[in-house]
This record gives sequence, C-alpha cells and structure tokens, in this order.
Amino acid sequence: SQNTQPKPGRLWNPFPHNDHQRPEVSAGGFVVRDEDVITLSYPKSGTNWIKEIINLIHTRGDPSWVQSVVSWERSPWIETPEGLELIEKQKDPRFYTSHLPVQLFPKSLFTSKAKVIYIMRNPRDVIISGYHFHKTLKITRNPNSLEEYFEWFLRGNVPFGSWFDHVGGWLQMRGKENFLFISYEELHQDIRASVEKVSQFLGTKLSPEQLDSVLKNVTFQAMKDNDMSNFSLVPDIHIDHSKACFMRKGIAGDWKNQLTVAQSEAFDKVYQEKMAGLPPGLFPRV
Ligand code: PPS
Repeated sequence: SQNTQPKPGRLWNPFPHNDHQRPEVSAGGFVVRDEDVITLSYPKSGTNWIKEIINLIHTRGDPSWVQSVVSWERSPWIETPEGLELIEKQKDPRFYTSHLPVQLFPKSLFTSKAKVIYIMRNPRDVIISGYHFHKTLKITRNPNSLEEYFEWFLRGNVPFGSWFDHVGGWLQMRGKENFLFISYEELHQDIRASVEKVSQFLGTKLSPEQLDSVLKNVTFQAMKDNDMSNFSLVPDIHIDHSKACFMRKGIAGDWKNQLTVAQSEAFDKVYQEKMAGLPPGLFPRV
C-alpha cells in the first residue's frame, strides 16, 4: 500500500512493491531471444515515446495497433508479473520494456542478438518529470516537495535506484552492435532523422509515406490524445489522475524553470563526480 516504504537514508528495495515483483524472482530465469526488441530506460526518460516509435515502425506507420492496444500491452514491462505473462505469449518479434538496471536484467540478454534501444534524457529534466509523476503514484512514496524529491533522486532512493548507476551501467554496452543509445533531446532536435535511425537499426525500411505516418502519430499531441498511449487508462489503484498528467509538458529544458540555482549547482557537482568516466556532452544542457 501507499507510503509503506522506509524513509530515505535507510536501505530499502527501490522497486515498487505492488505490481513490480522483485526482479530476481520475476525476470531472473527469463530467456531473451535473438528476435526480441527491447526498450530500456531509467524512468521518465522518454520510454513511452520511443516505444511508440518502435511499435509504429513495426506496423510501417499503420496506427491501428497503437490506437487499439494500450502501450503496456504492446510492449509490456518485464519486471511486472502481468507483463512477463504477456511477453511469454507474444510471437516473434517480441517487444518489451524495462527500467531494470543492468546488473538485475536477465543474463541471457548478454549472449543474445536481441535488439536493445536504451533511451536517455537530461537527468535534470528526469528529476522534474519524475517529481510530477511521483505525486500521482499510489504504489510508492509521494514527495512533499520538489526539494524532497531532488534529495531522494541524488541519493538513488527512488524506484529503480540511482540514475547515475543506471545510465553508467547500461552505457558499458556502448559499441555493441545490437545496442542503440538514443536521447530524448535527440528525438526533439530531429524526430525524422531519429525515426530513420531507429528503423535502420531495426532493419525495417520505411517508404516516405510510411515514415510520414510514423511521425504524425508520435507527436506529443497525438500521443496525448491517444488514450492507448497517454496513461489515462492506468487503473486508479495505481495512479491518482487528478494530481498530474502523464503527458505533462513533453519539452526539453523544463528544469531551468523549476530547479533553483543552488539545486542546479549541487546537481552539477554530483554529476561530475559520478559520471567522471563517461564522455562529456552526453546530454546537451538545453
Ligand atoms: S515512464 O513512466 O518512465 O514510462 O515515463 P517515460 O515515458 O519514460 O517519460 C515520460 C516523459 O516523456 C514525455 N513524452 C513525450 N515528450 C515529447 N513527445 C512525445 N511524443 C512524448 N511522449 C512522452 C512525457 O511528457 C514525460 O515528460 P514530461 O517532462 O513529464 O512531460
């Protein structure tokens, strides 16, 4: 139930309890297949946007699938028992999604040729998006203020743990030919080129008309208007829909309006310490 987790600062299972089973139980024995298409991300990084793109590339721009089946059934979560059941029933190619950090993902991934798309987002915007989303969640603690959530985030006391460990961990797969790393900011900067990049990675050639149809159906407004993609059908037991909207703003750089200068400086310091080994410029400071 709500707010049953220990307070930040103590060791606690970062995975929401109710419909996210402990991953070592739910996904530990899962066998990844070479035909699988897997979306991975830290929460609030644009997961549902890239999923929509992947699903629409598969149907070559035909929107009937994304308009008739909810997103979490089109590409279910591997870490939920319901998701796992749906994945087991899918025919190849299977589409699924996960927020698990690299060390908890089923090991069979690392010897498979499954196609993996890891989406990243400027962590400052991940904080803002996460804060608003966490106000709505009934399956985990709700922050009382952005200040409080900011502290949780920096310490990794949020569902799926530390952003720094998640991104740093999965980025170790850079250079593997079955992994594509893409950013939320890149999608914003050039959605056409991004969709082409993803379709090429998936080995699906789109005609100009098919590409146009994908683009038309993955705009913020199209997804906000699509009940199959906008989370409005998530049952009330999980989300308090009156508190915030899943398709909130959909912009890059909102952190500038919401983080204080002190928070932004504190963040930069932690970022520099924790991400020291990674190439600079991973995220534009939009
Ligand atoms: S979740 O809960 O982890 O699955 O959330 P996730 O899908 O990773 O991230 C949600 C944020 O992505 C934004 N979003 C989009 N932005 C632009 N265009 C499109 N089409 C789009 N679809 C989803 C969504 O609005 C959330 O960001 P914020 O900043 O909160 O608006």
